[in-house]
Amino acid sequence: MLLTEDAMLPPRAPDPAFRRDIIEGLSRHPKATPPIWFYDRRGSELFEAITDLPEYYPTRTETALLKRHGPDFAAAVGAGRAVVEFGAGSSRKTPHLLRALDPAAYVPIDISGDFLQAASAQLASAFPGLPVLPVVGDFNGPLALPAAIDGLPRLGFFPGSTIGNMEPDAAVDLLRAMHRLLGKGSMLLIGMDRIKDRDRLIAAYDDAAGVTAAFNLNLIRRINRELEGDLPLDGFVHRALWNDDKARIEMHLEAVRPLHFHVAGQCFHMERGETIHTESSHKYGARDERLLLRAGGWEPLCEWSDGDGLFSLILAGT
Ligand code: AVI
Repeated sequence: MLLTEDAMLPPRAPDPAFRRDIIEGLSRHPKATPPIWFYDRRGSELFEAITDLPEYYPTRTETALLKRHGPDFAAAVGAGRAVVEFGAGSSRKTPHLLRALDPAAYVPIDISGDFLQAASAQLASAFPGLPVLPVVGDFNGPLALPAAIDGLPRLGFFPGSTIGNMEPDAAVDLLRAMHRLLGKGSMLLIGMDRIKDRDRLIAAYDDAAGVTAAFNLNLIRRINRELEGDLPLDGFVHRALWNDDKARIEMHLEAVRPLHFHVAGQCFHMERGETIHTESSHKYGARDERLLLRAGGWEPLCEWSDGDGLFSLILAGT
């Protein structure tokens, strides 16, 4: 995988939401920033590299489930639905689902217009005759679906266990918003990562090659580049820990010495050992998954998991 060097990136106007979230997050005790800001160009490339790591089982396991259970999805979902994918990104898993389902249209939603256009063009040429109708937008906010799918039954597709990056209350709000957007009679196919052996979980978020560490530390580079920050890159180390009480992996950036730095003209201080909590990745037990879906207004219908119970794909209805 080709990784973009900072020097190759054109200067960008600071995103006011990025500035607000980072200043707010660094002013908090303990410090915490939302994980959406990992995904600048280099961050997205590093995430793609993470999905190929030997330790990072979720992508491989979910893709295998999508390949293996095509006929089961077809039987449970039926043909002729509009497939609406939330956070489509590079859409690498989508062809397996589209091949199985024979949908009437495909609507990928993603916040990154560049990524979305490229992935949509690729899918449209792989599935001639399938209307591909990309929507650029944040699925956490208000969205409208293309008029071309009015009247079609819908299947929401939310793979990758991205739901796990949300606090449970925000996850419930998002599931409800998906329900409202997709409408009555819709279905949702969602990927969720299971609770498992602690060492396996930690290895998946602290890999031997250091790609996840680079992904986490890239947030500091981004802050420095886009928000006139002067955070010392060598002042932080990547930490991944399992929070058993909250059933989640947490990623932190830990200060290795007392630090003073500036972001967008504001001064910050960190003690040695103090951290910035940059991401939570919640894991769910079989019952928790269903509870979460029901709280979000969806009724679980079928579930597919691998032999080791690492990851689940759940189909839910309204
Ligand atoms: C995008 N999301 C589901 C990933 C996860 O596993 O929580 C993000 C990630 N963070 C570190 N590695 C992968």
